[in-house]
Amino acid sequence: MASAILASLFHPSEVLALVQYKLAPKTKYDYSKDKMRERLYHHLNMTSRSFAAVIQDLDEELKDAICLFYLVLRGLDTIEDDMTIELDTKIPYLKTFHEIIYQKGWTFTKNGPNEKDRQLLVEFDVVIEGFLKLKPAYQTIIADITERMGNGMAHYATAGIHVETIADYDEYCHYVAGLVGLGLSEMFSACGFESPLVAKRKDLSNSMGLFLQKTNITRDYLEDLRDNRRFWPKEIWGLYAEKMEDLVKPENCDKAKECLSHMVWNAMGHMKDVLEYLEMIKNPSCFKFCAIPQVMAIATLNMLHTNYKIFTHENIKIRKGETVWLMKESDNIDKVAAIFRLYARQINNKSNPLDPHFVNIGVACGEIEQICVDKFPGSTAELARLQAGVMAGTSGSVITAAAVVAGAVALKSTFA
Ligand code: D61
Ligand code: MG
Repeated sequence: MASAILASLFHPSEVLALVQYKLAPKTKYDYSKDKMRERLYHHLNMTSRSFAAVIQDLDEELKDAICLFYLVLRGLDTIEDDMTIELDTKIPYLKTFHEIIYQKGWTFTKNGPNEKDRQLLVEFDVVIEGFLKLKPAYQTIIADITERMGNGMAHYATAGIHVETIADYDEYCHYVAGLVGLGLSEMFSACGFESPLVAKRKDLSNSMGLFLQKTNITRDYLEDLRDNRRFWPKEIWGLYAEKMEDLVKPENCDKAKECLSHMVWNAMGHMKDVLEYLEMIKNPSCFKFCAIPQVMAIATLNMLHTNYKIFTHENIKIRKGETVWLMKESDNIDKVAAIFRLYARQINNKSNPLDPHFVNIGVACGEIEQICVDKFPGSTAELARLQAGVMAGTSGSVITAAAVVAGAVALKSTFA
């Protein structure tokens, strides 16, 4: 907490958000009366930093179904990601995972000792038990998406098959993330929280996943390369280097930055669809659940843009304070549109005029701005309010932050 506050010292609204978050009642979720749910939510919290929070804030009708949707696919992804499993072993598991989730008692211990979510599969019997207790309509949606994702993963795991073209890149991201968007939209419509139209808009649902996945793939260049996974399409990196790993060489620093801005621009192509999707979502708990990952993605893209560190450091992340602030602010479409405008402007301001994608990125940012002005006029006032809280680097903000910290310390000692 102290280090998170320190990192946000020049962003007083983040300090405020951190303090509010810290002081908020902690015992919000109590699963102690139900041993199975306790195990399931334990695994959710172990395997996801960001999704655990938004899933647990969903209305009861959808919470367990989406928690299990997440855990099933995280299990599948833990097999996909593990480069220590032989392909002859891996591919059949990926292709049959949609049947495995109906086999009571099934567990999996073939992950390497360093696979981060290994334990989920070691105890996967509890996920299966939970899955089988869901309403059949939710089971069907989950099994269908699992089957399609598993087959897509199997295709791209096959020896000699790589993400070559931009069309491949869109296809791979459709399998691993776009399909999640399709399944979630079906659940929202099936439970009656949202109009049947939401499930019908498969294009927009797909973009919700693609924007998140492309942001991750852009950020994870070095980590994926280290483990011999390659998701940047050759059609993009091939314009800047002979081999993808050449981008990290210091002498290719300028080309690497150009390649990065190409990847950032490509991901930004999904932002219009994301706003259009979020505009459809009426249930407040569904809205926050959908909006928070998206605003975190645009904040991440902003952090990646022109940031050479992605070629030299793994695990670069937005500040904890920024995350907590975004989670607090993302509760209606005007505020989300304002956040999109705020980050689009920051991205544009950072752009280098000598970069080949300078104009492309400028146009993409301008389009976001225009759509928000036209469709979400309330975002203008929200943006002004957000900007008043950002005022990075001014001495005023340091004093404000110091005051908030002092306030928090005082509050804490009052209640202690
Ligand atoms: C609204 C709200 C959440 C949404 C959405 C719409 C549309 C799509 C998504 C979430 C999916 C976003 C995926 C982005 C994060 N990428 C990964 O986790 C990669 O694995 C992809 C395959 C497993 C997908 C698991 C998943 C994720 C989020 C969910 C969900 C299932 C079910 C319900 C709700 C949210 C990535 O993982 C790296 C890692 O191990 O962390 C990878 O292997 O590339
Ligand atoms: Mg994966």
